[in-house]
Amino acid sequence: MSRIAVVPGSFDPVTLGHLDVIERAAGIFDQLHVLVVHNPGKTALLPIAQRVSLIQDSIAEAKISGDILVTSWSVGLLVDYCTDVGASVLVKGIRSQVDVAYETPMAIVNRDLAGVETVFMLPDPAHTHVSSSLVRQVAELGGDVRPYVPTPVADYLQTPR
Ligand code: COD
Repeated sequence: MSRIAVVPGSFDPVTLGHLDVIERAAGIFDQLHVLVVHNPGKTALLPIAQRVSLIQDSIAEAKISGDILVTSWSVGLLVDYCTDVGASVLVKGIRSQVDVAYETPMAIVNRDLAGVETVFMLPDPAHTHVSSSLVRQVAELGGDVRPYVPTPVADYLQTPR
């Protein structure tokens, strides 16, 4: 049986931390769906379609291999998407105890709702201080985001428009 996992996130924008988790998960599961989800609790910087495109470009540039689909989801529960595509696992990156505290109740509810298990993945410690909100702030104030994001994201954020 092929094992499908979903890596969900706002990815606004995708960072080197996210990409590290995606690469590790792609090495474990038969198929990976990287799912861009609107988080109503956050003010968005990039349109959803742009986030999808930057993730695709970043995966290609990093030469991450595996059966990886990048798409978005805006209707209903995250586990509804999992059920629709036959995914039994959600993968969440964990940077600190703060992430564990935030993710644990969601993991239990997602298992209650649909039997979808959550795997907590530890990234390379080099990326544990990185977040999309930090990147948005540095970019908005004109700083260099290259240490925190894949090259396609840095190029996009630093192109005047
Ligand atoms: N290193 C490793 N992991 C990281 C890093 C990093 N540097 N930065 C972020 N992550 C992890 C986060 O911990 C998270 O697991 C994931 O990557 C995504 O992070 P973000 O910031 O892009 O996305 P979020 O935190 O806004 O999450 C959006 C979700 C939609 C995934 C989340 O809100 C969610 O799971 N919602 C569930 C909606 C639902 O169905 N609710 C009802 C039942 S719970």
